[in-house]
Amino acid sequence: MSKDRFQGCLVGAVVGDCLGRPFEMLRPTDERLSEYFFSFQEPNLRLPYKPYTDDTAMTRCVAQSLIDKKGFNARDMAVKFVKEYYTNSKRGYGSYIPIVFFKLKETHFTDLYGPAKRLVDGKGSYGNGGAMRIAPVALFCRDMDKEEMLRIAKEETLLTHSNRRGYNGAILQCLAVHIALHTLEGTLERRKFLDQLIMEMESVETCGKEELDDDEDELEYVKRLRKVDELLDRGTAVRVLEVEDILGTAMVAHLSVPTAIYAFLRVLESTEGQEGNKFQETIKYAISLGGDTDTIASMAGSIAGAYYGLEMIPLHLQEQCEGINHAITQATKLHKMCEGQNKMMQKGKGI
Ligand code: R7I
Ligand code: MG
Ligand code: MG
Repeated sequence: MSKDRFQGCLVGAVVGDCLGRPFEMLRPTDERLSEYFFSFQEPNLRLPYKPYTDDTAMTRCVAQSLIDKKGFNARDMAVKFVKEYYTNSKRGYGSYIPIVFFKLKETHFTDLYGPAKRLVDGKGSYGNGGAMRIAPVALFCRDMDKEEMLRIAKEETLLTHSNRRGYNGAILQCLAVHIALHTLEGTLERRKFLDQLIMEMESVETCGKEELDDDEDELEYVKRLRKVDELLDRGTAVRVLEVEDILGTAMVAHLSVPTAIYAFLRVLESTEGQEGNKFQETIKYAISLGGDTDTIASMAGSIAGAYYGLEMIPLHLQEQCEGINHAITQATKLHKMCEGQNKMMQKGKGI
């Protein structure tokens, strides 16, 4: 059963990325989106295959490195990112990140964290690239101490995003996937989910205050999670433009990770279209917000997939997307590794 949720998480991320990509920086109307999703059900219609973008390309590197090295290895991770980028640089990467890859390559990976640190006049990037690729860390660390998971999430993100908003966004996304994965299906409650995230982020954001940007709130993510809660109180009366205005839909971490969490929770709580598939509705709603649609749909998709499982992800959506089988294979390996670690721990305790 839990394997289904590991697979759901990585497949969910790919589906969000592939289906969200055509709408990047656009805001499709409800009619257009309904047509788009309806077209996938038409067996005789030949649709263009939906390629994945940098979100999936980098998520695959994170998963593969954790699998190959049986843990976090900064050098291997960095090598994989760079190799992937130079194999196919046309996956829609952000504007800063190629500079990091170039420097890492040029310096033969001797200074793993330096290139990211020197970006943006030494402030580092706060793009959402750390958050968009973090899901495999939450899976790999399923049974580890939360502190260890957060340490890995931060160190992995720092390879490219050294700005506090960038790595804390990745930490928040990692926690959201982690909690979704650990919550029994049918029992996830918005308040509990958000309370847990707020509690964790309060302790995360109290550290590293010396790295605050001038316009950054000390408890940036905690405040944004409270706004998510307030918006959810208003149910489906909240309009797309308000979400964009209050939470954001940009390709920076603080204006997209809380938005993805909102999309997941809004659909979870919604009683509209009860007969609909909650996973599909999550992706559809995330795309309807416009802006950074591939990434917001991918992050919402990985949380939703970790909660609902692969079985809930319609096949006709999976069939549209590049890289589904690869995601299933990686998720299966990560799951096997977790089960193995678990058995060893139990043996050690004499259980
Ligand atoms: O974060 P990153 O990997 O980009 C991910 C996004 C996702 O939406 C992908 O789907 C892809 O489209 O890009 O790459 P970065 O280059 O580090 O950051 C992405 C963008 O965030 C940059 O191009 C900037 O527009 C913006 N950004 C910043 N803007 C102002 N000040 C990142 N950091 C800053 C900043 O410090
Ligand atoms: Mg992308
Ligand atoms: Mg994007």
